[in-house]
Amino acid sequence: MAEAAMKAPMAEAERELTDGFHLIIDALKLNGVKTIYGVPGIPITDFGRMAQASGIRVLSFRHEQNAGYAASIAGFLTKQPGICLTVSAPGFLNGLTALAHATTNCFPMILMSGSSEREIVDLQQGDYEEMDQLAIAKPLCKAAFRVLHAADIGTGLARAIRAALSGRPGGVYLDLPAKLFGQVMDAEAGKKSLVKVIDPAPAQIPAPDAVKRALDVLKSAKKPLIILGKGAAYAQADADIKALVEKTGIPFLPMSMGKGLLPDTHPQCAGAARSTVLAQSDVVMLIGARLNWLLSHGKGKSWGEPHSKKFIQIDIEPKEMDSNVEIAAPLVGDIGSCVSALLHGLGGHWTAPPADWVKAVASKRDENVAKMAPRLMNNNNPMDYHGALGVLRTIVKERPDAILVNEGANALDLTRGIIDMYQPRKRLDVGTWGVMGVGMGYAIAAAIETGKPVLAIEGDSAFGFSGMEIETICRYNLPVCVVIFNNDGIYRGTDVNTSNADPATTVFVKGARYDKMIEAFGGVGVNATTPDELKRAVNAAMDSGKPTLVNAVLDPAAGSESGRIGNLNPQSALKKK
Ligand SMILES: Cc1ncc(C[n+]2csc(CCOP(=O)(O)OP(=O)(O)O)c2C)c(N)n1
Ligand SMILES: [Mg+2]
Repeated sequence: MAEAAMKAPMAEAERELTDGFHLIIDALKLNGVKTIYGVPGIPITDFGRMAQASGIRVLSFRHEQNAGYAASIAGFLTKQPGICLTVSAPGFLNGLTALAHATTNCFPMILMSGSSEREIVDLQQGDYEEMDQLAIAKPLCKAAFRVLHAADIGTGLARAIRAALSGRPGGVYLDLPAKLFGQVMDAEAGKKSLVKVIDPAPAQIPAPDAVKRALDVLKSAKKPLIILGKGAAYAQADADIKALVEKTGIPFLPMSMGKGLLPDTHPQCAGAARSTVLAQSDVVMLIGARLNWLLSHGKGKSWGEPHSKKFIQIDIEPKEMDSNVEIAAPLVGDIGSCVSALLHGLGGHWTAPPADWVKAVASKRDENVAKMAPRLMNNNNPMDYHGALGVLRTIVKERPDAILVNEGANALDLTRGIIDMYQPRKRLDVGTWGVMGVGMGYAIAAAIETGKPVLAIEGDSAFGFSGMEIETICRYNLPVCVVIFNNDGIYRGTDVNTSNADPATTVFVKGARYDKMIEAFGGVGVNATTPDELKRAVNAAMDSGKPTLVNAVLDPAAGSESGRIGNLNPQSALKKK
């Protein structure tokens, strides 16, 4: 008895132990996480070091919002949750915009944030970076969890991964209080507590009668149209989507990030005939596209009302149906399963849509493309958007596997319209919110996740939201070429304030040299004043893979207010004074 009592503490000491730090790392690795995007600090600095030492790639950013945007687009590109790691309160809040952005855009992402001591936070006793982060995150994401015990780390991460990936993907918050990292437990029990998530995004097969209904509606069409959203791109069902479009012979319209699923130069592409197909089609099949503001809510003048239309909608989220207009044939399921069921249902005998419709769409498109062509060849000095985009368009055509990141107002809308995409998931942009600031985070994650060269076309204002991350691009030596469309401001650089000496609200320093910024970090900076100079600089950057920033000097008067969405600016009912 006495002997046994003496032996017990010895055995305790010899037992192998593990801690919260290692359990989180092991749980991430068990679930295939290879990259973490974040900013270090208390309480996660050591965690980042240990994760790096364990072989996970830990990329340090200059601001959490950019790390968060990087994680969000990593989720879109890989169909695995992108991981963002932040410190408590301010770091957490900086990452939160990106988490909300991921949720809005249906990208799988997990924001893991360190947090302060629960006991002190809950009594509001003023801890270092005190904040009730879980409560704040909840309304902005799909799900939010907190792990208080090391033994629950496996479950916490498994729940986060499932929540991010299953059904409609989105952002998940995982709260990791400082004390959790240092908690110790038996290593064997710890190992057993980890969960490898099996089939995190199970196929959701559409009901056979829903497939038949969709095909019946499609068959009844005289002027059918297919709209491909970024959900279709996310699905990675590229071959089946292409087969469905080509077998049916129906004109297709890609949404911004759906571009390239089929090449924009495809004979059925109606991208350059957008207003015609929206107004004149009689049956519209939406594949992974929502009828939100980007599609004028499916009604009104741009949809040719009072002409009535029938919609078929493929979406994994049943609540999406009828959100704006009646959906005649809702097809609920994952896009891969739905498209494959439709393909199967088409069988061998599908009648192509009436030739006059297909011809009308093609000739409108050709007419619009021809109208644009001479503007793209202009060699104006100072440059305008069309001259600059003319050369960049050719560069993307010659390098179809490069990734194009794009934000701004005119810099966004004109790039979207002018630069053809040739492969799926190559165009990454501001998404559902039209948010500024995604640029450098997206560019970094795109380079890291795909290994492909990245061309980021940025308005000078848009770039400013994440501009400091060019240091990150240089530090990791990423093949990113940033082209800044520098028109001295937001929309235009020509506004004048008539009341005092302050500059107008939309203008920046005239003649700014953004190219000098990247030189501070050892990257290549080029000032380009003509389309020729721009072409040379971008080709050199894409060939060398060296971090490059090209300051493309544009005519400050070249843009228009709010780009293509000036109509959304509120107007007073009162007459202007
Ligand atoms: C986070 C966020 N803040 C502000 C805006 C409003 N906004 C829309 S476009 C834009 C910048 C447009 O200027 P620029 O990027 O230079 O493009 P340009 O039209 O001049 O080519 C701003 C500030 C936004 N969309 N998102
Ligand atoms: Mg600008």
